Formats: sequence, structure tokens, C-alpha cells
Amino acid sequence: MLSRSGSTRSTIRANHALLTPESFERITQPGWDGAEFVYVITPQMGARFSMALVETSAAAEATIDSSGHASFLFVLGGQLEVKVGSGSHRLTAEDFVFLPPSLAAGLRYENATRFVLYQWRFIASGERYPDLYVGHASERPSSALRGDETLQVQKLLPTDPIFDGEFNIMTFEPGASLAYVETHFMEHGLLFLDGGGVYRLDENWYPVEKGDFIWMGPHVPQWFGALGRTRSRYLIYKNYNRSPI
Ligand code: UGY
Ligand code: MN
Repeated sequence: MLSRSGSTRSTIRANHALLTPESFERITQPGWDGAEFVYVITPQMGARFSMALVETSAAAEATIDSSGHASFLFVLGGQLEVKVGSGSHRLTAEDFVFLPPSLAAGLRYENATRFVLYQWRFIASGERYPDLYVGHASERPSSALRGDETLQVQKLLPTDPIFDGEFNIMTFEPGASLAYVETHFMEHGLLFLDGGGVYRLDENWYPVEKGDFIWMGPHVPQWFGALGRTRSRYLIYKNYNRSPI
């Protein structure tokens, strides 16, 4: 949905950003035939990771450059095949894969595939990187956040300090909210999967909905209240298991 009015809900601030689809700018990347990238969150805005929406218009193959970087792919629609060594994994909507820096992975995507690609410089603990991890969101267990049954969290990755980050899906019943305004040094890269509501970021309150992305920088005060009559869900990355220094 293009807007010719000169207005957008996208807002870029020093410690947070809201990125909404009417302002997305698409670019190509070498080695990714038939794919376009919307880099919604980047180091250029101050983040220590990048988050891109990748959309394909033709079937093709690509490889993930893993030199020091880990990657996490979450499929929104279409079909993606991940090939590592002699193994292969077929991913469809809400399937995901974590790729450690040590691994060379080939991708094959069909036409009209959409996925989110997070990449960051992995901070190892000890000598070993985690292995490749593939999963499906609906198969990950859900638990109430601090006993609040209206706010469920699914941890997509195993709870193991070998990972330097978490990827979670948070599901809010209509009217549910975060219990308090969080502040923490960890950053977030978020995509609204369903529903919407009001997101507080720093001293600002933003209406948000499905398809919106948010960057929360270190320490930015953050709170969400879900509105509407259906559940709200978001996918959220957080650097985790590592100290700030
Ligand atoms: O895990 C988190 O920090 C999460 N509760 N933050 C958020 O939803 N903004
Ligand atoms: Mn948080």
C-alpha cells in the first residue's frame, strides 16, 4: 500500500525505530537472484544486528555468507529449502532456522517466498558454536510470562547459554499488556505477525499492526498493550546470555 500523501508511520529515532510497510525500500543483493531485500534494521541506524524482509519473485538459489555472523531465518510464506552438507530442510510458513557462523548453508527458494533474515556478529561462549537448529513455531512450547496467562511466550531456540540470543514469539490476548515498562541493555528486532495495539518506545506511544517492524536500542523504555478483538503476536529477537562488556 503506497502512500502519495507524504506521510508515513515510520519513525527513526536515536534509540528506537518503527518501520512500516508504506516506506519500505527494496534492494537486490549479489548472489540472490530473484530476491529483494528490505533492510528494516541496520547497524547504520545504531543497531548491533541487521534485520531484513526478503521477498522473492522467482525460484533461485543463494548461499548465506557466514563469516563470523550467525543468521536466523523465519519464513512468512512460500517455500525455502536450507541445504547444509548432504542434509536438506524444507521450510514453510512459521518454520525457522538458526545458522551458526561456522556453517556454509545453501538456500533454494520458490517464487513468492517471504522470510525474515536476522544477522549479527555471534559472541561465542567457550570454544564451540551451537549447531544448526531448525524448528516450527507451532511446535514450540508456550508458557505464561510471570504467571500472566493472557501473555504467552514461545522460545524458538533451546534454552542453552551456548546461544548468544533469543528468538521468541509473544502472544497477547486482546487487552493484555507487558506488566511494566521494561528497560534493559539488550536490543530487540521485532515483527508484528498478527493483531496490533499501542507500543510505548521511550516517551512515544505508537499505534502498531501486523507487518510493522520495530527496533528497540539499548535501554529504551518499552511497553506494549494489545488492542482489538483478536490475539496479537510478535516475533522478537533479543541478545541474551552475554554480559554488556
Ligand atoms: O524479553 C523481552 O525483553 C520482552 N518482554 N520485551 C518486549 O516484549 N518488548
Ligand atoms: Mn524487552
